[in-house]
Amino acid sequence: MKTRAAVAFAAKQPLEIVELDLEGPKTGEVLVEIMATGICHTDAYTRDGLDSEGLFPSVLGHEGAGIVREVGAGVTSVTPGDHVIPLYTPECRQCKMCLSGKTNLCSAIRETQGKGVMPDGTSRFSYKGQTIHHYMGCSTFSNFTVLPEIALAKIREDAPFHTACYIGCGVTTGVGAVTNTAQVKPGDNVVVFGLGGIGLNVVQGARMAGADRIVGVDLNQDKKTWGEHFGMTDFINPRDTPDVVAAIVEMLDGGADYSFDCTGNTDVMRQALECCHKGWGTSIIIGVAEAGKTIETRPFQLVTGRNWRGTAFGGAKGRTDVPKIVDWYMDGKIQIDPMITHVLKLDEINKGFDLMHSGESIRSVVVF
Ligand code: NAD
Ligand code: AHE
Ligand code: ZN
Repeated sequence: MKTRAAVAFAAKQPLEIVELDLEGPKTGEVLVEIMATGICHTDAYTRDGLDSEGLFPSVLGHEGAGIVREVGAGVTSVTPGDHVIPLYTPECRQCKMCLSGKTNLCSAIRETQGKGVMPDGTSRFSYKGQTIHHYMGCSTFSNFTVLPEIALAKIREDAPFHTACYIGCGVTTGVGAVTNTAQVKPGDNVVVFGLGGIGLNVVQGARMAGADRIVGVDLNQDKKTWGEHFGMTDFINPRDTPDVVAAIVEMLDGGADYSFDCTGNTDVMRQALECCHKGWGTSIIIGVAEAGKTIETRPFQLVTGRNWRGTAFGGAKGRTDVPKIVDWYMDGKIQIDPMITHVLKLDEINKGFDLMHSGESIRSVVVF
């Protein structure tokens, strides 16, 4: 079949809207009509050639929602007509990682996913006979895409696609980092570096968990109002506060119980660790850093009881947890609608990247 898609033909170039050839689903695979997709900073980072795993040409996008249109042989967990959210962190429930009960990092298809192909080693997308790679196993910047069955969370049908798609990455990553990874408890003090599409979801997750002080740090002064809307109690703009670490340690009587990096900047990651309370403070890295970047701190920071951790997809087990997060949204426990600041057509997708880089958007969503 044919599908309209935004293709990244080369690094640092705008996406091009073209009609691709798409092969149907093979054994264990599912054809999904994508109804809406968010644009996450990770898509921008890959488009800009900063991902060490980045492949071109490819169909980017990993924050979608859609409808199952066809299933391949052996598929049992979804049927045509089901509403689904694609999962870049699948959940096979059979691999060592899934069975460990210690992580959401399912290993069933990670290797082929990183090579931009389906588990059988081939791509379903092509353009004028040339192979086009899949991305993060999702490729939601295409009106139709093919995914393995284990990479689909079935969701309730009354959830609107243009908001529910955000649960495919940003919402689950931010809220899950607080509830699954950090397991913030009532009364804890939390610091969030970067109040964008992920950081604001950390803020609302911290409020839901009953955190006491929720301090937001961002270079963009407009983010103060945004953070306050979702539960932030204090705001620091590093442009006005030269020593951010000292300011936080002073403000929180020794430092944060939990801090979260949602910037992808490795210097900020260091600040996030060093603003943690001596003896127990834990810093969680969410941000994805450019290829080649490394984190640094004095080992003494860890010797004296601070902890450095990271999280992918908020520690969520997609097929199990994503339908529950959709319920939280539909039941009003978490907010999504105000964060969808721009709804675009596929032809306007590059504008979504511009809005992100200029700091004007929280989330841009493309509807098909
Ligand atoms: P975004 O562009 O919406 O937000 C980034 C925010 O950080 C902006 O508000 C920006 O002003 C702020 N910022 C940038 N530099 C800063 C600095 N030096 N100090 C303070 N604030 C600064 O991006 P996003 O979609 O929220 O993504 C944030 C990061 O999280 C990215 O690196 C993305 O790749 C990563 N991410 C990781 C996961 C995961 O599973 N670990 C999932 C999604 C996104
Ligand atoms: N491919 C990159 C790393 C990118 C990365 O860390 N991705 C996150 C999700 S970001 C979503 O917006 C992730 O899930 N990581 C775990 C994994 O297995 O990829 C690199 O540096 O090579
Ligand atoms: Zn993402």
